[in-house]
Amino acid sequence: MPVGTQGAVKAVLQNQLEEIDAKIILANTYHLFLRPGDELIKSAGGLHKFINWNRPILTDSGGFQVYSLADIRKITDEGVHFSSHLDGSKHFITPERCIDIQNNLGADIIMQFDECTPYGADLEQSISAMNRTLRWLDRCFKHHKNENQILFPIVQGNVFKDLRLTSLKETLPYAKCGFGIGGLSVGEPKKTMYEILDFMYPNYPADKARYLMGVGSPDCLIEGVYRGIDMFDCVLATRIARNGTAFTSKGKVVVKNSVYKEDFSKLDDECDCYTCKNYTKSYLRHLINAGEISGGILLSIHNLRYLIKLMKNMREAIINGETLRSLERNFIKL
Ligand code: PRF
Ligand code: ZN
Repeated sequence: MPVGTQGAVKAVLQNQLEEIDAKIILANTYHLFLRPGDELIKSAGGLHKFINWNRPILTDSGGFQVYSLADIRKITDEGVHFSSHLDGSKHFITPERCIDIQNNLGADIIMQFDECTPYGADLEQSISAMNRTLRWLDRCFKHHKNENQILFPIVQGNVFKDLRLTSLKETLPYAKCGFGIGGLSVGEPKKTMYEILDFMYPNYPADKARYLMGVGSPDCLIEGVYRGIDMFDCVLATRIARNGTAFTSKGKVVVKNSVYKEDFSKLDDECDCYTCKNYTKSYLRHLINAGEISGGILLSIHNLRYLIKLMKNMREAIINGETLRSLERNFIKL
C-alpha cells in the first residue's frame, strides 16, 4: 500500500497511482483528524470522494502516530490525551472516538486503536500495552456499526514470543477478513522481526489477510511474504525517492552520485514505469541535484511501481507453485 498520510501520496497524483496499478492506498486517521478534520471530509462525501480515489483505502487508527508524533500528555485505559504536533491543541482520543473518526473518513479497511511499544520496552510495559490493546479491541468492535467498513484488529506483544502468541490468539476471534501485526519494525534488528514472524506463522488462519504494519523495504517484503504476510505499507519508497534514491532490480541506485553524470541508460531496464520508459539516469540525477520537483515525482513513481511489481511477481510465483528464493537474489542486499 502506497502511503498517503494526509490523503495524498507524496509527489504522486491519483491518476499516476492508477497507472502503476496501486490497488489500495493508506491514509492516517491522526493527521486527517487534526487537518482538515474528519467532519469536513464526511461533509465532502467521505475520503474517496474528497481525494478522488475510487479504489480501496485503508486508514491506520492513529494508535501509532499519536505515540510517534504527538506530545503525549497521558495514556489511561479510557484513552490518550495528547497535544497536536501542528499547533499544540489538546485532544483526547478513545477507542470509540477513533472508530467515529474512521467512520467519518469512510475508508474500506479501518484499524483498531492500539498501543504500540518501542523496541527495548520491558516485559511489564509490553504486557500492559498488549492487554490494553486487547481491551481497546473489544471496545472498538462494540462501537463499530458500519458494515461497509472492515475493522482489522492489531496484534501487539513487542519481541516477546509468548506475548505475541497470546495477543494473536485473543485477537483472531475479532478478525473478520484480516488483521494487523503491529509493534514490529520499531527499531529491532531485522533478524528479531523475522524470528517473531516465524514463530507466529503456524498460528495464522489460512483465510485471513495478514498485514505487517509499517514495513516496506524490498528485502522485508520478500522475507515477510515467506513468513505468510499479505499486506504491507511504508513511507520508505516515496521518502527515499524524494532524496534521490531508487530501488532497482540491480539493487539501490543513488542517482545523485557522480557515476551517473553521463549515464544515459534507463534507471532499471526491467521496469515498465513512466520514468523508466522515458528518462535516463543522467537526467534524473540532474533533476534531483537541481532541486527540481519533477525529480522526486519521477523517482516516487518508479519506486512505487518497483514494489507493486515485486508483490505482483511474488503473487504469481505462489500461484504457479514456484519458490520465492529465486526472486530474492536481486533484492536481498538492499
Ligand atoms: N500500530 C498501528 N500502526 C502502525 C504500527 C502499530 O504498531 C506500526 C509498527 N510498525 C506501524 N504503523 N496502529
Ligand atoms: Zn521504473
